[in-house]
Amino acid sequence: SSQIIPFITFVLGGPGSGKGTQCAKIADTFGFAHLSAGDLLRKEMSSDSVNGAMIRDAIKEGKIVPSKVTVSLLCEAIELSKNHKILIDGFPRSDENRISFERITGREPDMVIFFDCPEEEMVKRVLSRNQGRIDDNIETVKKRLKVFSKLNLPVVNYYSGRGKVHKINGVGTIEEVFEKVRPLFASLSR
Ligand code: UP5
Ligand code: MG
Repeated sequence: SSQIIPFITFVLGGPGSGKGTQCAKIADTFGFAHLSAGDLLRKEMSSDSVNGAMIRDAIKEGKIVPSKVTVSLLCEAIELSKNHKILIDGFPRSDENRISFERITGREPDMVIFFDCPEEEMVKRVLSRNQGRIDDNIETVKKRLKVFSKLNLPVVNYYSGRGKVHKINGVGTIEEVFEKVRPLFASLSR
């Protein structure tokens, strides 16, 4: 069967920077499939999968789940989506994640969006979310922020060096931020 190579966008940014919110809008407006690595892991955690307890422990501590697990969930979701326009939200979170994805899929992303947001704003948003996430408490948020600076930012820097990163200021209303995101995709569908 002929396979269409998907257009892959990685959407990165700290906890609460607005990745999920903006991805939902991009998906609605431009017909992308929205694959959140965190959502896939939370779903896997709640199933009786062999990895459930391990995933729960990692998320509770703000640690990064082994690449093998996340990449396999993402590959499965890409295939199931039957969409050739893919947003990957919240992955890769480390150089190891990145290298693993690139090795297993033989692909680099076509584009990377990075939501830049001050820590105080991210903390405020996460702590007022109230959706019962086991990692939305001040102790875990502090750990997530540390992991973000230490391990996620090097991925952003790597793709910056390859000219793929669009840095978007994540401060402002949801609509204001989306108006800065829109041109990245509007120009694609021309
Ligand atoms: N909100 C959004 N935009 C706003 C705006 N402009 N103004 C005011 N409020 C705004 O937004 C967060 C909250 O803020 C929401 O209530 C929203 O309404 C509001 P959201 O869009 O959800 O932000 P997002 O960046 O998606 O925040 P999230 O908390 O999901 O980010 P994380 O990166 O921390 O979470 P994720 O689910 O990606 O990962 C969770 C954990 O899973 C990780 O810590 C890790 O342990 C594990 N994980 C891995 O191990 N590997 C992976 O590859 C992925 C995850
Ligand atoms: Mg999210």
